[in-house]
Amino acid sequence: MSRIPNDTPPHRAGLLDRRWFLKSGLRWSAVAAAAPALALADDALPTTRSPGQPFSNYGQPSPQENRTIRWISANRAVTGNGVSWTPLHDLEGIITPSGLHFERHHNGVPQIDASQHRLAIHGLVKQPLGFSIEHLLRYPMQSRICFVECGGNSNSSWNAEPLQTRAGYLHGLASNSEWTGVPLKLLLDEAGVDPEAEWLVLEAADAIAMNVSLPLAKARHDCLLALYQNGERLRPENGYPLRLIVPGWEGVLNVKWLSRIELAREPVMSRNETGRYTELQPNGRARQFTFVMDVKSLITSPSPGQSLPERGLYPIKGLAWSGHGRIRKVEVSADGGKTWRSAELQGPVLPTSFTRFRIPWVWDGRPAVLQSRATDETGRVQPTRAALVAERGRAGYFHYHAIVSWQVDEDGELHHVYA
Ligand SMILES: Nc1nc2c(c(=O)[nH]1)N[C@H]1C(S)=C(S)[C@@H](COP(=O)(O)O)O[C@H]1N2
Ligand SMILES: [Mo]
Repeated sequence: MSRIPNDTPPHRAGLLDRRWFLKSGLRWSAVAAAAPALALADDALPTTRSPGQPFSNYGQPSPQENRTIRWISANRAVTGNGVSWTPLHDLEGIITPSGLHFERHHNGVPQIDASQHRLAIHGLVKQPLGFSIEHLLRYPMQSRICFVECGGNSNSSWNAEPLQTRAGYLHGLASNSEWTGVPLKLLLDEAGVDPEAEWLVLEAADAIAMNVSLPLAKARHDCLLALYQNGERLRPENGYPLRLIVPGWEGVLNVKWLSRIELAREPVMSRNETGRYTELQPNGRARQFTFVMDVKSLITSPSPGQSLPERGLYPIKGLAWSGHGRIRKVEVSADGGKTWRSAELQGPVLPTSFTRFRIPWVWDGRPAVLQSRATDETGRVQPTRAALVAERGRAGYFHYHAIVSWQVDEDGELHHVYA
């Protein structure tokens, strides 16, 4: 600690300018008490001299990391209806491991025999088509790294009091994967879409035959019929053997276990686009078909449930994403929004994908409020909570994307606050 000069120049509540940091000669090793001078004698370094474990057919995380798990909250009254949350606070980089991708099931995970599964395309088309999975696997494919986020993600933040739990269990109905599959446009072109068609009605093979409507223009633009997730075939809970990926749009459109696509003039007005995933505004009108997920960010570390053991230098890191395109900028504040400093965006910075940001911060041992504020390439800026609540009213439930605040106490503990 003594090595950090008190007059640290570009000082915004301890947030350090990256170029200044590099030039200052300040070293991470000099400011972390946890990095003592290392004894370099060979016998002082830990090694294993006994033979290792045998090979395995499918790798698992280290047993020492067994607390990095999804948190499950289910509506016990309705079997299989609920969610599991990605532990964003325990992860690094931008890819969510497949086994930790969040889940939203309306009626559990169907056990589908891939060899029996079919996809039908019909309705306002010249030639109705049917596909087996085997058939689809022979089509040209594309890969795309993008997030899936539930429209209900972060909805506890509409509550009057801030919920105290881990960052991922507040905001982790969002995950980011590399999805590989057949561009939907290709199959639509083969079926020959009637000029009168403007919507797709998507239907799944799960017990509730979940269905929802998607505008044709988006379907043609960038949607994927995904067969692979992070290089391997989809996980059952994420839609095996076939799901739709609708980059940047509300999770509910990313229909899992997809079995039917009907081309239509009008949306089908299903439960999931009328009774659910729409909401009443203060002016009495309802928001419906609010497809695009707005610009958003949060600090994943330090975050509630973690603590700072001592004063000193810490990396602040987090995730930002926007359904409108790429992230252009993430600013961080350590004084509850009075002053801001731009964080470094760690590449790759991809459209409709998680983007990792970082900034070094010197904690002086006093209470602090950490926040991040993202701006996307369309110029949209993440709002304050007060501004979002004023706009949407207390009946807000979906599409919460306001600035997130973590308070650091004098003892180094963190908790969730509204600032
Ligand atoms: N067939 C089917 N598709 C579905 C759902 C579902 O319950 N059944 N849930 C939807 C919702 S609301 C969301 S947010 C995403 C979640 O995808 P994931 O479980 O792979 O994270 O899937 C969507 N697709
Ligand atoms: Mo969702």
